[in-house]
Amino acid sequence: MMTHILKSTITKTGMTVLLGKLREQASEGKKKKKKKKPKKKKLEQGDPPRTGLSKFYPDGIYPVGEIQHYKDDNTWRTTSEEKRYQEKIENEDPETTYQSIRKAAEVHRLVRQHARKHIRPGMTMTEIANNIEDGTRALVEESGLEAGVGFPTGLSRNNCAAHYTPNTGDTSVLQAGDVLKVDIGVHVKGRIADSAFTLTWDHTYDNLIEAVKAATDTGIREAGIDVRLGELGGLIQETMESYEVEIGGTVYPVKPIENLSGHSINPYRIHGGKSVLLVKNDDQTKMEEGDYFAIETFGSTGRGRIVESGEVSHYARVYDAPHVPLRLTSAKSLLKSINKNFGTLPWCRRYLERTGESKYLLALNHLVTQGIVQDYPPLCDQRGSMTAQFEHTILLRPTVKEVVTRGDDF
Ligand code: 57R
Ligand code: CO
Repeated sequence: MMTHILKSTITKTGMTVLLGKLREQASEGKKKKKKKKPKKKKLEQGDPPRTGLSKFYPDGIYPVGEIQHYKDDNTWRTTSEEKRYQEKIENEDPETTYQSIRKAAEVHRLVRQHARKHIRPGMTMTEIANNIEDGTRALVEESGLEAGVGFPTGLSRNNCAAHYTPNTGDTSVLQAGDVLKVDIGVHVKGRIADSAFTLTWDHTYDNLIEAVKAATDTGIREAGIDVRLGELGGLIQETMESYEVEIGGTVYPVKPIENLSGHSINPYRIHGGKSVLLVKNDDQTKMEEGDYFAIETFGSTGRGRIVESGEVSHYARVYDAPHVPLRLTSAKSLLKSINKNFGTLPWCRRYLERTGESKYLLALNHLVTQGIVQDYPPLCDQRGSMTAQFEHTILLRPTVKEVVTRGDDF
């Protein structure tokens, strides 16, 4: 439209000048355009994930977990000004900030997501453990007792339910028929994210898996301020026992394992003293505001009871160990190394060897017999039975319940 008007009025030279100007402006624009700074490549987590999370959260504000509102006579908390104000204050105090918990939880989500995708029958238990721990150490940006692996990577299989991780020299290989419990711990400033799941590669035990997943979800849903631990155990038991598994034509009831439990968690202390048993019991202890709990349930096709069996891999310094004079100098220096590298966080023999310790067993067993270090043997139900586990960590905030380790996987 514009051009014909122009043509009629402007002479030939006029036209060339105009075109010159237009081209100039265009090149100006182009020249201007050229300066645009290069597009900052969006930071991606590699595969396997190995980039420290602070790179993705430069402001130190980490994702909030799943929020569940309190029920019954605690619903007022959600809207209470006073409680929300209290929470704001708490969040200003670096010690109690939720950010340490949420960073540990986000690391946990990424590490387990990779584990769920890559763990395959035929892999050795040792390489499975190393892949998980290398991921945790890189993503949490491990630094001494400030941040790191929260406890030994649990890789208990089949009738064994907890406290197995490979020791050096363990060449055992994951089998297609195995029921594998993967229990991963990540800590930031001693705030431990403790969450676990069960993997299988054949569908024989799908109902066992469903039963335990549902029982853990009941425990999480029913947990809350002023809830009595014994009652919560009863609700978990009810859900678990409403399932059965058919194996080779025989139907087995799913049993909650009566001598295992969920547990409260304190800074640098994996078992904070409160146990959430998986069966009804008369423990009148109440859950309290600010409590931080690992809600975990274990189901079994066996007796529904574990016994300690097999070689020990898991250890932890006894929290309030009596101060006993140590005659064995090797035990004295080993204790120094334990305090320096782990404090009261749980560890395993592989982690001790990573710090440079060798030929330490005599000294270690001396520390165990002196009651300074607790050994945690594998916990197993009867041979031939199968056990499953699911676990999440929850925080009983003044206003709401936060399932900090919840993910889109479970
Ligand atoms: O979560 C030395 C660890 N925990 C790692 C984790 O329940 C834990 O025994 C402890 O490394 C030490 C249990 N309950 C009785 C008190 C009734 C077990 C079940 C699972 C587990 C591994 C656990 C348990 N106790 N503490 C945390
Ligand atoms: Co736990």
